[in-house]
Amino acid sequence: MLTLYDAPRCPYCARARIVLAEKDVPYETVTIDLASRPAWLFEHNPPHGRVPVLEEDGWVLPESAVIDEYLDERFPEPPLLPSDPAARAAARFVVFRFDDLGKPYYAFRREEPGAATRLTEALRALDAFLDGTPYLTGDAFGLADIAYLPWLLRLRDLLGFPLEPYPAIARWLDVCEGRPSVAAEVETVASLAA
Ligand SMILES: N[C@@H](CCC(=O)N[C@@H](CS)C(=O)NCC(=O)O)C(=O)O
Repeated sequence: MLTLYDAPRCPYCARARIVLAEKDVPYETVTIDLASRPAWLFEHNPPHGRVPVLEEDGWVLPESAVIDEYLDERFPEPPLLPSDPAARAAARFVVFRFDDLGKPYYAFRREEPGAATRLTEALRALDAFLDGTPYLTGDAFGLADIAYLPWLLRLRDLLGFPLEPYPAIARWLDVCEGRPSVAAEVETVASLAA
């Protein structure tokens, strides 16, 4: 049995939740209170005790991008990376560069001076990228889309950041939300806003 140490508001955890839903894998959830994390979490994922952490038969794996790749290999159907090596590398590159969006996102959340401008620039770059491809993973939905979606959903539905100026992002979000795995995350985000 798999266990996910999870927090509903955590977008990194959302990456793992979406992959598990895509794979239709049964798992247990241990919900962590981020404001009061148990001491054993720091042993599972030293030194900061961050979530998500995946556990399988006593074996423990932190880091959302690594968890997602592990799940994709452990449960190969449906595949969430392209079969072509160059296309796989391109998708991994997009995941690797996530902080180009993540850093301005968290700066904006911290209300740092100039952060809205930096976030707008990052969204423009993402929009331009999505203008040339149906999905961040390439021709099909996959790990690169899952790596970014949780932040876009939170920007739109929790922070009220308008995404209309980014038509390719809006089109991509709309298509992705048609998937039950992503629709479930939209519900989770709505429950945070309530
Ligand atoms: N690089 C980690 C980041 C995970 C992360 O930052 N999780 C947050 C919750 S969204 C956390 O546990 N924060 C607690 C802390 O940083 O002390 C990943 O991709 O899994």
